[in-house]
Amino acid sequence: MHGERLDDVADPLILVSNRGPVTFQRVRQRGRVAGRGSGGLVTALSGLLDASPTIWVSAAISREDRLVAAESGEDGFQLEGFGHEARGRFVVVDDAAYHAYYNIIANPILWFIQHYLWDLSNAPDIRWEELEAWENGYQAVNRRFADEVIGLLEEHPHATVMFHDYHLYTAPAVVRAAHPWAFLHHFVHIPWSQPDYWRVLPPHIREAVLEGLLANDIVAFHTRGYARSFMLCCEDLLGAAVDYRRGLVRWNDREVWVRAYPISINAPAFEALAQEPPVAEEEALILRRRRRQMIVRVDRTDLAKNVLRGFKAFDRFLDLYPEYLEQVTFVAQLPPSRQDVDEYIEYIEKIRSLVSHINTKHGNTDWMPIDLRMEHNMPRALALYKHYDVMLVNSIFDGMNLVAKEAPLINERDGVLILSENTGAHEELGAFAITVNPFDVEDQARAIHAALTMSREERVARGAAIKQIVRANNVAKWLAAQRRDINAKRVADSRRAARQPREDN
Ligand code: GDG
Repeated sequence: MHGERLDDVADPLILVSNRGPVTFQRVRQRGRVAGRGSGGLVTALSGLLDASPTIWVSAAISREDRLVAAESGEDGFQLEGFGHEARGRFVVVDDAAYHAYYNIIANPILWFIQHYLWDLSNAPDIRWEELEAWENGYQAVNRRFADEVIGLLEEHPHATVMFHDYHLYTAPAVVRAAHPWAFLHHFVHIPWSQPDYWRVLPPHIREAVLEGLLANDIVAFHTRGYARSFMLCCEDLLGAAVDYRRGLVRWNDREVWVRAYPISINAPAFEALAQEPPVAEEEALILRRRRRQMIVRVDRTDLAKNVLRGFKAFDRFLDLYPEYLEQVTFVAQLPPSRQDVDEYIEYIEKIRSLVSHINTKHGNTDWMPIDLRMEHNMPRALALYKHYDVMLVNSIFDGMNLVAKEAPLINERDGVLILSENTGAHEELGAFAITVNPFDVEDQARAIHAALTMSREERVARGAAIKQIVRANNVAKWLAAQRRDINAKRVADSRRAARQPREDN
């Protein structure tokens, strides 16, 4: 029966995310090697693994992951270096279903809707292929994840389950049907768009998304704005009863809490990472090439990051202020992303061609205005964070944007952050950044000039304020706030259950 355990510390935490904390490879002469996931998600969630025994359920990505899944069976495998009682479990899905789930539904369709990336007169077309990918890809893979969680809950009925992100919207409903009293929590790492934009999807799809999320006890976002948009969708698209002030949706005789917890970084660990030798090596290379000033951006080549308008703004800036020719270089590190999706392949081509146009227009044999590297290189990213004069984050929409927190934290040149008003980070840091509208290229060109000419005094004050906010809102605070609400919701539910007659049992 639910509601008897008010504190879940002794029970395992079941984390569920598409990508897990490790993926295995077979390397010649070394055998099986575990590579640690490098994304911000894994780093952010690692803190949870210190607090309680954890089982982390994720998709088997590599061939070796599948072998590990087959060999390890029911018990899963030990997650080395993540906390003494951390185990991993792989969900094995066939390639065609995974492709449909990941490359047809989650990454293009859901990501595009949640970042307002469609030009609706042109796209998307919801054809047989998409409908089929929804049923036999997204829904099928979500059911596979749900089955894994259902099995684990049979063993650990008091566990807290935390789902992460847009790949797993419909799994909670399947788990809820099997375990009506389970405690389910879902964190959405990306923005939530407003109801009309969701009407791009046929009713059965958008309703399954919302109903899947409403099967949780708590649905969590980075900002109050996203939480509000989600509640609007529940009201407008499902007809659910919503209490906006209390952050509460009533659905199927249950109360769902909708909350905002802005994610942050592990500031001390990040500062320590910035002092490592590989970063110093990259710094030396960067400093050898630097001109008087340096503008930096570090982003996955994602359409939501607004790379093209950033370069157009720099082009415009050089037109407006030719005295900066040869004085300032724009260093862009853009690790390629989602190269299984057509729009992302085209995006890389567009980036390369725009950069080559701008470099030809303004550059000379001695100076290349834009230094573009399309590579994964975290030590180099850290070196750039330390030495920028201007950091450009101009995302079209961005759930939080961790770069906007990491880079100012370790910057050593009193650099200025230019920040899109449509990032989650803007809620916390906007007052100390130069705010830009991501579509207004002219505004961004002027912002670059304002940043490069800002007095030292003002740069120091703004930089110090951002560092202080990032240190104070450490990721531990993000985790603690969620744990507090999980416990509070368990208490509230048990009181509610005690008040209700139990004829439904
Ligand atoms: C999603 C949401 C939300 C940079 N270069 C390399 C590299 N990085 C690191 C950065 C940063 C991370 O990758 C990127 O995080 P962001 O938050 O900026 O962006 P998304 O990847 O889109 O993340 C976002 C986040 O989830 C967390 O909830 O903030 O809004 O879109 O830590 O420093 N990492 C590696 N190689 C690099 O070259 N491995």
